[in-house]
Amino acid sequence: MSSPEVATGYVLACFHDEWEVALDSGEVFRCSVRARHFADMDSEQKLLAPGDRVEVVLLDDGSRVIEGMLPRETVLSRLRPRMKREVEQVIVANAEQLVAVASVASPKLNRRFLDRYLVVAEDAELRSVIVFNKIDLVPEEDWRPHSAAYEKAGYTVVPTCALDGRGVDELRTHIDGSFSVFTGQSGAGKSSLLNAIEPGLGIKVREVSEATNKGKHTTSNVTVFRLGQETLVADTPGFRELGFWRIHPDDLDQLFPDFMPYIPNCKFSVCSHSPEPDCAVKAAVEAGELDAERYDSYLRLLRDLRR
Ligand SMILES: Nc1nc2c(ncn2[C@@H]2O[C@H](COP(=O)(O)OP(=O)(O)OP(=O)(O)O)[C@@H](O)[C@H]2O)c(=O)[nH]1
Ligand SMILES: [Mg+2]
Ligand SMILES: [Zn+2]
Repeated sequence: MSSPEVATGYVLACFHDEWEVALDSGEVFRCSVRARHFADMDSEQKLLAPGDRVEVVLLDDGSRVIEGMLPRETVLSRLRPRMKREVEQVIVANAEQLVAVASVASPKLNRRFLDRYLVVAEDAELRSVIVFNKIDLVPEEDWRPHSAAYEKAGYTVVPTCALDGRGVDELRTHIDGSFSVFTGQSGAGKSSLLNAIEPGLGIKVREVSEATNKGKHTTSNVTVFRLGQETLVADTPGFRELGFWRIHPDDLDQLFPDFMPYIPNCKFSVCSHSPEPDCAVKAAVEAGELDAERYDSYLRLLRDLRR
């Protein structure tokens, strides 16, 4: 008996008990997993996540099954909401870059939420690019100070309008050749931007008539798309909650890259940068060197982590 042929590919999306896989050859199909290969994993953990590299075999009856998973290079996770105990939900595996999409209006810019995403990406060791979308809706002076603050903090910010295409070519240069995960509030325009980048994708976006219907999420599943040989993107639903998965409060400051140059100058070697005297981070905020809104996000996230 000859051993079955093994091919490698990516998980594009997970459904109830089926996985959509793209083989490296380009072929796309839905298949199941051979459960015994995952027997030692926590049963409550979702076995596979979008972006996972898998090995697929062709069975004698012509069907295909996932036989194994290759080690993950990166894992972007959150706390699974509404669970009695702490359970990890892998949003996407193997992504290299987070594209944090924020709309400058409708829904209005939410910097606390944006900073939360940036922290999760930093913890997962993903690069981050920030997109300020819907620049057609408000004058530039409304959003420019915020984009300047993030640029000063060391982030790349790309202002865009998914409707008229402004900034879309620039965004494309940032995603070409790597694996990016698009995140951000529901309605920020993640799917619209992906459609603008690659017109063939045809991802469903919110109808304009539904634009004020805040409760509704248009994208419900994380889905990976391949844009040419080297470029992968994942579209995600706008998660209402992004609970931290295993981030220790003492490590939070390390996830604010703009704070890093100041931290060694704090009087106490373990400084939470809140009540302590002679704190170099607080001094930098007071001197206007560090952005006060970033510091405010830090304090709120710290409070949340200590709960
Ligand atoms: N004016 C304006 N509207 C936009 C822009 N980008 C997207 N929209 C609209 O905003 C609405 C939401 O866009 P989506 O792309 O569905 O948003 P999403 O981030 O994918 O939302 P979820 O899938 O629910 O997480 C749609 O009606 C889009 O047409 C933009 O740059 N300007
Ligand atoms: Mg969407
Ligand atoms: Zn300090």
